[in-house]
Amino acid sequence: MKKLSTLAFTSIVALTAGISAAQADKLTLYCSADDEFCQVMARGFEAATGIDVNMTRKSSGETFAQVKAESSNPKGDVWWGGTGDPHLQAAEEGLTMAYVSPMRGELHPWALGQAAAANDKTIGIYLGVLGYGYNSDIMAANDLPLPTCWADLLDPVYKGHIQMANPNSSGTAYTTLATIVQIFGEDEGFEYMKGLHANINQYTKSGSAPIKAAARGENTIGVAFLHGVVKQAVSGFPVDGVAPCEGTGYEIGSMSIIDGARNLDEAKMFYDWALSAEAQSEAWKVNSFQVPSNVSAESSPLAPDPATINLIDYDFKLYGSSAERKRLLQKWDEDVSVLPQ
Ligand code: S7P
Repeated sequence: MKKLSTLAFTSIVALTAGISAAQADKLTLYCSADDEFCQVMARGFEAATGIDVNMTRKSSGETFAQVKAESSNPKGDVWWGGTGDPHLQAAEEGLTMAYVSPMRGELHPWALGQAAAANDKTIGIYLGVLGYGYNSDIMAANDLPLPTCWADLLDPVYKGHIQMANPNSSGTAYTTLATIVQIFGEDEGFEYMKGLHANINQYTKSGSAPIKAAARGENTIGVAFLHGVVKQAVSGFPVDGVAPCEGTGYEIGSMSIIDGARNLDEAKMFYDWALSAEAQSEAWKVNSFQVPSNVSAESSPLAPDPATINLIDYDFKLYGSSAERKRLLQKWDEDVSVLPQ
């Protein structure tokens, strides 16, 4: 039955793309989610279609930079995963192309909103809520108070105990910067980032590294997506997640077809397949607990429920715009990252 539905799906998609599955052969996929999730998508598409996938995993900001650097001679076909803001910036800069998938009718409104914000040059594939997590054993061993708000992280008792990623390379960290600016306003928000900087032990390249380090006892508090904290907890590590009391931001993880894709038919096939309930239902089986964008996709009861969390009205259009993202990153580089710790 499963084989039949996969076959039927493949034929429909192949017809839509104007090719037969037999002609299709390869796809170059740039992936910005966790490696396990990227592997599930690459191998799942190969199994469903017989098309070979050459997948490279890099953080969101890094992938954006790569797509931009390659724009005169594109090497990738699809950019799947990672936070939505750099996908929106890529759309605005003409690095990705418009595509209206026949799978759209199966998606949550927030996934379609992402497409609308980019003139169909990107689309939402999952939603994840930002927050932070801590290693409860290390907190107890150091007699540290348990934080519940963003503001709590400025307490000097946490000096050297907090890790976040660099917002230039990491979509998670850029979402953090944009969230703090939206909650506190720009001036107070940058004062917040300076105060946080004083407590940071390391800026990592990847957004998931700080909570992974906390899980393994190499760090105490990691700024992270809450689904990333759950991933460590279900793996048996002593971590707890915090949805900050002031409210918090979120990501609409996105997917885009790269402008000038060499394997455009295969790229469209992947795009349609990646929006299916069948493909998205695989995520939680590798402990990826984001909310899937297909309304019929299965998700885990352990996944953080955005409806129970105080979410800000994140302005994706503004914070995903090329000028704003460049401006905020430059300001963070010049005003925050250079300060002594
Ligand atoms: O797959 C987990 C996840 O948290 O990773 C993505 C993240 O942006 C990639 O890491 P960077 O912060 O290093 O860019 C998220 O989109 C996704 O939910």
